Amino acid sequence: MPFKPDQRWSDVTPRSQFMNRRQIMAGAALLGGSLLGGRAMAAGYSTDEPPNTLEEISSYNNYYEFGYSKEEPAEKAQGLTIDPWSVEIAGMVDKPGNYGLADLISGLTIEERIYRFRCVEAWSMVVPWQGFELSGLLAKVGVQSGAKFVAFETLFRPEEMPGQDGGTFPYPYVEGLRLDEAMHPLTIMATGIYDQPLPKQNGAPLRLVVPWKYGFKSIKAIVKITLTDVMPPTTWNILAANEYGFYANVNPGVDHPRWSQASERPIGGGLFGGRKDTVLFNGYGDQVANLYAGQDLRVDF
Ligand SMILES: Nc1nc2c(c(=O)[nH]1)N[C@H]1C(S)=C(S)[C@@H](COP(=O)(O)O)O[C@H]1N2
Ligand SMILES: [Mo]
Repeated sequence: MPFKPDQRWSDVTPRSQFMNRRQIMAGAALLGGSLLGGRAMAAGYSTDEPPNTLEEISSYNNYYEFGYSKEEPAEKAQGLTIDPWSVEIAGMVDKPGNYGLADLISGLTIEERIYRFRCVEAWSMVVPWQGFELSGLLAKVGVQSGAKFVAFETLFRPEEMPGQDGGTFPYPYVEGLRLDEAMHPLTIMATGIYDQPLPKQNGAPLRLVVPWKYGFKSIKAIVKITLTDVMPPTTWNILAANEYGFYANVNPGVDHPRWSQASERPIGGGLFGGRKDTVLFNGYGDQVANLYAGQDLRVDF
């Protein structure tokens, strides 16, 4: 759905009405406009939950390249050079190569997606991203038959990413998705938040967002995307395989070995905000549960 200035978070229309219109359009897009049943309307991609503020989203971050605290990335990421930026497309694709960012994105539709975001540490936010569907990019570069996974890599530049200098963390940060997960319409490459370029601390200029998975899957500052036929290594799995699986689907029924995943702390909830129950697949089960039919989510955690 293309960007329409009158249909976004900033709209003066009462929120319930504008979300309804959005969902109708998303449903129409899904079904080619043929059948507007109640089910289709529920399949809108954006949540109508109130988004966190830009201040909250850009001041409480996980980005170990800029330190282990939640506050350091907002300050230390400002020195990162994000222009020029290029992304290497490699592996089982028809059009491999180094693409400048503008080139990579040209022809793809940037749209708003208001998604719930759930960190494995059991805090959560609601973020109004701008981005494009990863499937569009993959179609553009031509995925070859036999490819089964997509691997992603973050920039390695210790001069500008102080956390990468020394230490034991295995940089560059790497992540991966199964091809069907990567092709899912909920999976986006984000380029902005609240209609502004992505803040550096949030992964500028390009980061992955997979809203039904724990936040660590949503790798920041991507410089390489590789199509492969083997499950790629992922940073948190390398660090602690018993704590962080490849799939990392949000699941209140599978606890982290050191803490419960049954509930979460919404950021910005205030002193009396309290916790809320975590929902399987972060509430996106209607759209994504079928990807995991026949899999044991306790084994494939
Ligand atoms: N390169 C890189 N990507 C990363 C991380 C990181 O440390 N380095 N942290 C991950 C984790 S654990 C989370 S919860 C999200 C946080 O995204 P946010 O800061 O935009 O909320 O980024 C993910 N992507
Ligand atoms: Mo996280």
